[in-house]
Amino acid sequence: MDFQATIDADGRIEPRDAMPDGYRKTLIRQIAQHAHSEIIGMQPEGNWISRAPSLRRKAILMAKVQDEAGHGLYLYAAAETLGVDRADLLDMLHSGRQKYSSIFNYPTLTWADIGAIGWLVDGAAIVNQVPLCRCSYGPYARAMVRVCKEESFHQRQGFEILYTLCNGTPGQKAMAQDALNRWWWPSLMMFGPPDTASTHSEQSMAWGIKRHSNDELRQRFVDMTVPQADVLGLRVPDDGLVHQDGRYRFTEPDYTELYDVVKGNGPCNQQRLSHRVKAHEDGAWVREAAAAYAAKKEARAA
Ligand code: BYC
Repeated sequence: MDFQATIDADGRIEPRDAMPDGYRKTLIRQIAQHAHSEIIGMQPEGNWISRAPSLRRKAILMAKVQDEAGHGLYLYAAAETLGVDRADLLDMLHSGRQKYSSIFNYPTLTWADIGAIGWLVDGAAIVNQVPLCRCSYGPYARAMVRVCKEESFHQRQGFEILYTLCNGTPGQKAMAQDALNRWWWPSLMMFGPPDTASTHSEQSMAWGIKRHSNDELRQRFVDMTVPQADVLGLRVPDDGLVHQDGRYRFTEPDYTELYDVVKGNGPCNQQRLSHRVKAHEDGAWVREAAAAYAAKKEARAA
């Protein structure tokens, strides 16, 4: 079946199938940005591994951060099936030519922020990524199945951190509220610009890469999250929030802030990128050793 017939039949495109150049480029752009987000996303949470309030919390957080590294690896592998090299993708991240999610340019100031990231950021990621399990490109869709299972676990652990704080001392509950106040708006921005300003949505939806528009997913996230805030006894920091006809009307985030953060002007952009570049440079000896080992093994087999 040719490309368009497969898309029309809601089938899967696989790496060896013919595909338009634009389809390949869009997938590389989105999957690379997604992979970079997972890897950069390790930093705000990694900051708290040494300060987690108990051994149990530390072990859980370490496992979560390792999961994010794993997600990055599945995604780089999925991107490689489109004919790009992982080293080139990393180079584009390090030189600012490829993006990563705006959300990871905000600081984690308190332990409650770790709860808020799990609850809100992983929660937003699930809403965004569950439909990607039905993406028309096979390797990306299959990677998403496992990623989403792990993200659900992450979301529950974040919620549980906040639940514990909200049922603790007044100071702990205030810390949870402060985290929600700071992470709410950036979480809404994770879904991208509004539909009227989204440059890629229409084509990506026609190709079956994205299944829903940015605004549809943002609405879904709000509808899912507000009742969970009620369970926690926290207030979503939006005076315009109204429940109407089974949905929540909400105030849109300030998209000028999103554009500004994406341009590199968020509170932590420079720190995140320089930390990533340093980690890459410090790891050069591992890559060299792995390449030398592989070359030796190949020479022996020949
Ligand atoms: N941040 O036409 P649009 C995670 C860019 S990680 C930065 O709507 P599209 C996790 C967009 O790339 C979560 N850039 O684009 C990890 C485009 O720029 P270019 C990451 C953004 O692609 C650790 C331009 O703005 N998830 O789960 O149709 C711990 C125009 O936008 C953002 C993914 O990456 C943003 N927020 O839709 C916890 C999921 N929004 O490329 C959790 C996969 C937009 O033209 N990605 N831009 O220069 C997607 O679903 C889509 O790429 C987006 C944007 C919804 C993000």
